[in-house]
Amino acid sequence: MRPLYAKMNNMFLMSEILKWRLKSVATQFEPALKVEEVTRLKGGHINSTYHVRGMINGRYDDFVLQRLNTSVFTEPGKVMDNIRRVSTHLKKKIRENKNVRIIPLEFRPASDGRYFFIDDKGEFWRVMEYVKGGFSVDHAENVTQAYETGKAFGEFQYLLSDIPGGPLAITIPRFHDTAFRFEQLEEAFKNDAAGRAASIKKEMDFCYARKDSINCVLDGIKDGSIPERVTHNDTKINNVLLDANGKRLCVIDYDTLMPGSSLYDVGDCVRSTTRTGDEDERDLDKIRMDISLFEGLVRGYVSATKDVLSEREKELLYFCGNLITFEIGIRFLADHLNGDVYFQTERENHNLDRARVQFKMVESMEEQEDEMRRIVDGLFKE
Ligand code: GN1
Ligand code: MG
Repeated sequence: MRPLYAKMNNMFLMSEILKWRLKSVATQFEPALKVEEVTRLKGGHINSTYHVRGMINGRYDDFVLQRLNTSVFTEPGKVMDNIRRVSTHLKKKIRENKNVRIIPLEFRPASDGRYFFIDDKGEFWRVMEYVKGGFSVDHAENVTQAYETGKAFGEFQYLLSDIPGGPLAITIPRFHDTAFRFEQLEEAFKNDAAGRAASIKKEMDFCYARKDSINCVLDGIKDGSIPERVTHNDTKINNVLLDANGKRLCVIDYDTLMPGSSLYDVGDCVRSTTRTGDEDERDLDKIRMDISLFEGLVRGYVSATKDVLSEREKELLYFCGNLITFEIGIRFLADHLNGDVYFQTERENHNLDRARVQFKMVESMEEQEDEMRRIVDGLFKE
């Protein structure tokens, strides 16, 4: 367990130049701010995130400063538009419904009224409120955390089901298009940009053996049995802040909000929440899918969404964890083959380690598939 904002466990040593730059960006949002402390928050694989603490007019304030990776989010204006629409709607729904526990993430405008600032190097920055009293975990430590995580993402999805103004913008095309992700892997293997293809034959065989299982959600979207909803698309357990009592407090990381399937969101939640070790654990003996955490998680999710789910969504709920874990394993493996150009890495073969953990989880879910199905079916009969 670790305190405060998700993904904020480790501090990096930071150069004085970077500190100076961060302070100067922060004052674009809070001109009166006297920065006292800036620390880097580790955990995300794409953006760079910092905790800023300082005095404004004699009072301490904390917030989160983030540099968006514009090689990944190539249309940051659209990302921010999606976020603004979702935040506004969430705030309204939460005001109207006293039973909802989660609070929305708040972004601060810069001095010119826009919700971002572009510096002289062309970097894209934004500032969020620091959620006080929250903590996050990288995988669930107990069934309550799993339940609360499922319920948080379920509530989030439910509250967004009637957002006005039509579909959100697609900011990363084909983000959860599993067939496309497989093609990207095959291409990376063929190109072998980093000269690593020969050493991952075993992992490629693993992927080919499962290639046929990956289209079920895409097929459902095509034939209309699975509706496209407003989805979060990065529903790792560490994107939920829990409060001191372990109750859900806030869903964070709105960057990949897009139209998508609810099954992707539950799937990613299963991938992270039910895993018995870290996403990049090197000792694979420590990794399996914990069935009691799975039960807690889907129970929480279904309690918030059962009135809106379609029959096909209910049918595939037991399987979506397997699907998304496989997809993300494929993405890590492809990036390893491409020479680690997408996900940030901190050690040799980091993406390969991450891919192997995902594949171990897939195997563990395959072994427990009957039990997972039984649990999900039981929930809809209650
Ligand atoms: C990335 O950077 P972070 O941790 O928010 C990735 C997700 C992956 C995740 C794997 C835009 O999210 O899709 O599931 O890593 N985000 C993007 O941990 O690709
Ligand atoms: Mg993310």
